[in-house]
Amino acid sequence: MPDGGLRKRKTGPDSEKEPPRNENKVSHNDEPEFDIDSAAFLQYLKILWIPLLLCFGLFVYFNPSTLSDIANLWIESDDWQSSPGSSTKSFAGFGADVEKRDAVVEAFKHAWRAYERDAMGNDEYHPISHKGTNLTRAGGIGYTVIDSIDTMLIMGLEDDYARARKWVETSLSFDRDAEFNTFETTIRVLGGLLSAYELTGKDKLYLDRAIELADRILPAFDTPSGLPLPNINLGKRQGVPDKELPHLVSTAEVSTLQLEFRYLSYLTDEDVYWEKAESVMKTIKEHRMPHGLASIYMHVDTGQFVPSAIRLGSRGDSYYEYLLKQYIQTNQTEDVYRKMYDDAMAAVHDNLIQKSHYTRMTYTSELIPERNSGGQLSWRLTPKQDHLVCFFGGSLMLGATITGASTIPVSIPPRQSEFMDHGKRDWKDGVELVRTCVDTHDTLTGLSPEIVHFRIPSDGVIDVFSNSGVPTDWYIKGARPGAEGPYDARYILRPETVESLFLAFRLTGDIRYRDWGWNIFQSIEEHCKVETGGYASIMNVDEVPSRKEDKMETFLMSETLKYLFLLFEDASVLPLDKYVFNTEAHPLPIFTPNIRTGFS
Ligand code: DMJ
Repeated sequence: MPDGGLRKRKTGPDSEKEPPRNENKVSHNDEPEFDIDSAAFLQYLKILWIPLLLCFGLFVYFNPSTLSDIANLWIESDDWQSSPGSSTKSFAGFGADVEKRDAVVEAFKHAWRAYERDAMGNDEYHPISHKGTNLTRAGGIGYTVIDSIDTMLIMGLEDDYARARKWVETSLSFDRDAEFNTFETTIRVLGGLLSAYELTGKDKLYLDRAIELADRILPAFDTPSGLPLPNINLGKRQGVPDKELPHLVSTAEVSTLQLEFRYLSYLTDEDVYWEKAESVMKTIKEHRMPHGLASIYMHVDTGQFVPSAIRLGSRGDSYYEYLLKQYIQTNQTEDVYRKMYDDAMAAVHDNLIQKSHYTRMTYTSELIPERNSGGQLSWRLTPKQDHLVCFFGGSLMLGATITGASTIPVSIPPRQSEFMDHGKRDWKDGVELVRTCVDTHDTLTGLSPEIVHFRIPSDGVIDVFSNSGVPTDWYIKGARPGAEGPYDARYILRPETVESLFLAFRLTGDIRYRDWGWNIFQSIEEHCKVETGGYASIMNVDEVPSRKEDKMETFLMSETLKYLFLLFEDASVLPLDKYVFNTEAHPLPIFTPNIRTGFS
């Protein structure tokens, strides 16, 4: 919390100028006259202040959020304080922080070069055993190499890049008779190829491979609803249903292919990619639930939503992300996405965004469907937030400056007057959610867990005070001091918080976002770094020294380190009005579309 506002209020010029007051009856030319009643009243006040204070104390005891509400008022007004040209203490300017930026480049080199040494060309890397593995027995598809290429380009690592390109040219094959996840292959590999094409100034190698891959994925869309199947056999060019839930597809997975397929159509003038991706959005729009929210599963034959959790975490997250980003991608020309996004944000605000009980942290809940004995459906609010949700704070802030703004472009940082009401709402929610995600890094390692739960009064939990005596509003379910960490306690090198910090910094220039990002980076260095090379997930964010898991997720190099690099890099690199990042942090250019499908 910036304390400048608080201090200013206490020592403001008005109070300094105030003349000393005489407590007795005074008659003075310049001052209002006190009569005897006023003096008596003051005496009463003096006697009454102790019981008044006691009453207030009791009130706060039973309503613990009161103090933080008051503090929040201060904080919120401070968030609006920084306007362009105003010299606020927290405005950092947009130049590079060279030292920190270069430290991130060193981290990338530590990760990439270990992978290259031990596992070049394999889909996944295990830094402790120094091994690579592939997603299937049929051989790799460049999962890690292609996911990392644009980060090398952005960081200027020419030699590393040259070796990676060579591998794509000579060793990459998509002719694999095995099943690959349609969504993951699209966001990491197709997205990576398209971004490499853009950032190399259109090296045809990448476009050719992107076209080949997209053509192999297209059959996944051949379903009665047009929703793509979750898996694709790239060698046979055949969509494959999920084995356990053969009729279902996950909402985020089907709605997070659009930036990549649409951009490919734009580049090739082949409409088929665009049409397949857009038909998914048509189906979603047609079957949208009344409140504008989306449950995490849809029926692949009917295209309808099936009763399942509603959340901004796994299987829901990037549906909301791509509503906004599709609107941004085509230069704000497709109003249908603005409307869908605005409806969804209103519904998220009304139904999912909550305040924690003690310290009034803003967080998102999940809605879980339940049927009563009569078969009637109702929704139970569950105070669980995945780390994945942490993309959402920055996304809300970005959305506020686009669909919520009355003046475009807004100033940096934006002025209140530049927002419409829903823009103000989304900006405020976004700022607060970023803050919450940062606060969930208050662990022994300084890293945030995979899943947090927030306390609600019906928990009946009384152990809500941390060692320092401060109330804690969130906890890691199943975590016990000294015991094996539960799944929720892991940190798997995820990017979502630093992604939001990057966006928040670009939109405000507020130095605190860089400070928080730097803290997270240092924690990754301290607890996830494998000395012999690479970085590993850790099993429990509340355990020091950390126990490592032998896995380095590809999104460390494609997202986490890229967003950290960009957070400290000069803001003229990949500006937000020229590029939109796919959900795997691959930047794609914003363009005005050359195709009109009439989808509205
Ligand atoms: C990434 O693969 C993508 O960001 C995806 O949308 C969900 N999150 C993972 C990283 O956490």
